[in-house]
Amino acid sequence: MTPRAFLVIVAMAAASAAVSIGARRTAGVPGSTAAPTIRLTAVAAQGLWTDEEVTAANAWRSDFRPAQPVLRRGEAVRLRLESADVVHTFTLPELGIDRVEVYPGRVVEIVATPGRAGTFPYYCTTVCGETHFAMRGAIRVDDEVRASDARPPATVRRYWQEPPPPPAEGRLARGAWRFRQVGCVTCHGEGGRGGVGNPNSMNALVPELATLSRRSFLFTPADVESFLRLLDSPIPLERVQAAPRVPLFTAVRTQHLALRRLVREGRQSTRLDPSGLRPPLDMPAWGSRLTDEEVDEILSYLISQGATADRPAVDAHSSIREGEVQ
Ligand code: HEC
Ligand SMILES: [Cu+2]
Repeated sequence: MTPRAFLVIVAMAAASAAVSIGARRTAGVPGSTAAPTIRLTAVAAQGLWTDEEVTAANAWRSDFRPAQPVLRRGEAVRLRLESADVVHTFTLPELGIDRVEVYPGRVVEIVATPGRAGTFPYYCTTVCGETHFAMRGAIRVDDEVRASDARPPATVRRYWQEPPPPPAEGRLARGAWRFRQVGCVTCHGEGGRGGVGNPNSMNALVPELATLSRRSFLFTPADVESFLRLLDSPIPLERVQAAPRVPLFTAVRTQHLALRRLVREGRQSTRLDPSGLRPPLDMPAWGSRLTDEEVDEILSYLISQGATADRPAVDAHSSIREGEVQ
């Protein structure tokens, strides 16, 4: 995919001081000064980009409205990026905006012209705190912009604040909670069912994980159950030599150890089009944040999804409605 990018100006203006850092301009763009401005201010404490003005006087507020910009196809627009707190990185592949750093106290302005209509996600690609994976949104580009297009604000997705289930609910419930609480859900979708865009990656989507059981050679609910019981036992998987109740045990074990390693070490997404932008979402390395046991808890939950695929997904702790995570 060639980005239909019309990145015209990247100007960094010092908000207070007279230093201008890293200004990069393409001169002679007609009409760019007249471009309407869309404000996007990163608020890490709430895990969102807002279109409201954040100032020293109102920064304490906890109810900033998530921005839902609507742009018009073929019309230049000025994106005014700011941060209310820490360093963020703004990436909007559809407009060819690739990893623009946004420092607190400085304004970054980008003039761009959307080339086609659609809904296009933007991402923060610097790990900026526990709310990092919520720092996303989407711009909508229409052929026409009508007054009625202003959309109601989405529910704020405070995945990092969800309380753990009571211990009595067991390991799978804890895995389901952890999958959401650390942010896996923001990339792999509700219940690991996928659907999250990752432009210029293979399939243009983050892989779904709800079919992990099949990919781990566990084909029946009984296989799944036997393997989960094994994972729950005090004997480390590496040391288990044989498991008569788990068919293809050697393959299952090898696959599980590989998955565990992948989660621990992370993996960069591969570009579908080598000349295109880097996909905005990589698999993070969780090794310093999650213990092996916690990784197994999450993987166990995901594997158990396959076993219950025909029944409604177990999602007792959901505060995110279907389709809300993008
Ligand atoms: C920032 C987005 C993001 C987050 C958050 C994230 N992942 Fe991923 N994950 C990815 C991407 C992208 C890939 C595919 C990498 C590639 O191209 O190989 C991936 C791949 C995987 C895979 C391998 C899937 C396969 O089919 O090979 C597993 C398993 C996985 N992630 C588990 C997790 C778990 C568990 C968590 C939470 C602890 C998590 N991921 C959080 C983006 C993410
Ligand atoms: Cu971030």
